[in-house]
Amino acid sequence: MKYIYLTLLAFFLAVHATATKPNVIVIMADDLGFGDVGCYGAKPKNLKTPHIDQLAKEGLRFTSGYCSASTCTPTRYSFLTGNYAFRRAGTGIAPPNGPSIIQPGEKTIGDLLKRAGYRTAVIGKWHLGLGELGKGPDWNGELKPGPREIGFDYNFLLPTTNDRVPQVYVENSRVLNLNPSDPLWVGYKKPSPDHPTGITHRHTLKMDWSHGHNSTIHNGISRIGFYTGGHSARFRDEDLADKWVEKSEEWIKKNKEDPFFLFFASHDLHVPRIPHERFKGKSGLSYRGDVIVQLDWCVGEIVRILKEQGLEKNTMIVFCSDNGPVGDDGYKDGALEFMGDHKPAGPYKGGKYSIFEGGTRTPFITWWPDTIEPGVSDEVVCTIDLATSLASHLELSLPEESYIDSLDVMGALLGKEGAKGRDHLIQQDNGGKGNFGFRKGKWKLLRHAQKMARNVKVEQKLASENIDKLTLVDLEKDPGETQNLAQSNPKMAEKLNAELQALLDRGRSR
Ligand code: NG6
Ligand code: CA
Repeated sequence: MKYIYLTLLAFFLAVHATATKPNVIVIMADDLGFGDVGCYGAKPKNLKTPHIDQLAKEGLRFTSGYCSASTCTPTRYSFLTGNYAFRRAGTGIAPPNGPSIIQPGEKTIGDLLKRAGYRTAVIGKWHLGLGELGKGPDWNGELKPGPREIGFDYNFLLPTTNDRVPQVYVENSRVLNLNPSDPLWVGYKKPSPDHPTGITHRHTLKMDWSHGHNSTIHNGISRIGFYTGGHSARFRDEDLADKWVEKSEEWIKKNKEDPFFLFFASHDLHVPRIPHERFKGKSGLSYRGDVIVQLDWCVGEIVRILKEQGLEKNTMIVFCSDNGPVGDDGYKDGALEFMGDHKPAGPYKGGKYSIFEGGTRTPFITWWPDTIEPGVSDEVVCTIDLATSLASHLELSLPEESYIDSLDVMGALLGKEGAKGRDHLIQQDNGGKGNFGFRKGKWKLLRHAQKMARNVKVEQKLASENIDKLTLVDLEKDPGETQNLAQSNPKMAEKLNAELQALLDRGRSR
């Protein structure tokens, strides 16, 4: 009898524990803009995103959901650490041979969730460097530190970006399928005079480059940086999305008995945009549209896996992006030419690399059937807040010195009645130039220390518009950030500028 009671008690505790510890899957798209999916207003008739739209229909769709930077590495850094990337040098777009930007000791969302008994994994694009400071990745040896040293039990990675060398997978601390007799070399200089590049062999390319991206050729596409060897380890760009889904399914099945946290880091829509053959031509736009369809398929697969495993009622999905959209990002893939009337940033100005709304305001959906009531929320939430918000939900204490800019917006993420999101948010570009956006309620201050951070066409266009150093906008009346009210409302401009400066000087938000 006593045994039965104990068993019942254990069962009750187990059920209770899993009920309060939802699985969490963060699906982070790459370069997906506010207006790129159906539920955020995408109009092109063949650009269909039924799975993302369904997520929004069953979950909470945010109209003021942000990532913290308008490029990849700083957004990912701050999502994982809960610290604004501008607080630390060396958090801009990571080069192919960059060391792990997050070194052991710096706390991540993975560490936090592990403390609560979660199994943790990252599958997909990493782009936060691998290896020791001052050394970088040892491509033929152990790639440490990597995700496993900073809070993740498992990783299956595209180590840098798909346009940066090398095109190999990293599983846990090693390059997958690497043959030691064909070692991998990665560098920034041409390894030999006859090494084929996007310049010398331009006529052979299956997708031509428009700027940069003219070094080593793999899969008919020239990339940023050079590499040799590792042939048995190289992937086909067409297969990446399938791989992320396959590995996620394996990992979820293996870990479903414990609460788990999966960072599903899609490489779509980052350049080179190469959809799998079955998605080619599907969107009626360019490959840029086709990889949105491919990304949407991935979202559908994740939900399918959860349902098949009976996990959907106990799993929270957060769908977001790492920065806003870009047209030509270095390859002639027809993105701009076939854009038609489609507005990737929706009603917003700017996109990737900029501090205008288009740079960081992106699709942001939370989904947790029976817990999150379907709807639309105008609360301000940001990817940087997930660490502290989940800690609050799990009643975990936070060390004073970590997750310093991550705020508890869990109530807003769950759509609880009356729950508030952030009352302010600092937006950055790739960093290093001192450009900041500062959103507070309906107001936004833009501080441009210099013109735009990066020399790409969209940005040249913006720079040629001769942006004021200090701009005040009323986002309610002017979501497109067209009118500078700094002259007519100097008090508000000064107030916001002082508040922004105080947050920068204070060194933390929490
Ligand atoms: C830029 C690349 C761009 C892209 C970006 C990083 C050139 C000319 N441009 O330097 O193609 O790779 O870096 O994008 O090389 S991100 O989304 O990962 O931040
Ligand atoms: Ca990106």
